[in-house]
Amino acid sequence: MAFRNIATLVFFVVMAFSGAYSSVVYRVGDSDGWTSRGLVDYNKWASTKDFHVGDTLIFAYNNQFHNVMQVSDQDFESCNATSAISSYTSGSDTITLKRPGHYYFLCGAPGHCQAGQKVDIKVSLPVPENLIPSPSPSSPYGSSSPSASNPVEMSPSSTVSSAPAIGLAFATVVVFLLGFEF
Ligand SMILES: *[C@@H]1O[C@H](CO)[C@@H](O)[C@H](O)[C@H]1NC(C)=O
Ligand SMILES: [Cu+2]
Repeated sequence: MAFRNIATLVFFVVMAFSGAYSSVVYRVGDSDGWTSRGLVDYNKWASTKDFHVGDTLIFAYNNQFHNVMQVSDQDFESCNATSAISSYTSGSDTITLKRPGHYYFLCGAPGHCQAGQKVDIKVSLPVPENLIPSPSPSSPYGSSSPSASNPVEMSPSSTVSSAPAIGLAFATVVVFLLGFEF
């Protein structure tokens, strides 16, 4: 009996680790890179991705013409680059996504943001998807930002409910397994 329970416990630990998140590097705009020539619909590009904390973005562009500025939600909407949170000008900028929520980027060259050179990167926590009784397959944790601009996003209330449920389920399994031992 004890052996079987240890084996079960090992199985669960292996399951948990096998679902552990490995980070991804995204080249913004794929082969077209970071451009204002209307080649890429960056919001469409971003909407097909599932960004997590620990992932990396690469902005590749000709720095004679472009740059990358991280701005607030409000400045993103109005294409205002005058009070950027961070700015990058190398032409091959690597940016690691360190927190959940929205990262708003735009090109600060005149007219480029208005021409569509802007992207809203929504970052979620790197939770092993196989442990989640997910109400939404595309975005298990939804947005952590209250100022979400996307109307089809999950409501914050459904995002907070799943975390305690996972913890409770995991704790129940652990207590159950240990209970057999003592
Ligand atoms: C851009 O933002 C700055 C600082 O927040 C502000 O002073 C300025 O009026 C804004 N410009 C426009 C065109 O909204
Ligand atoms: Cu530009």
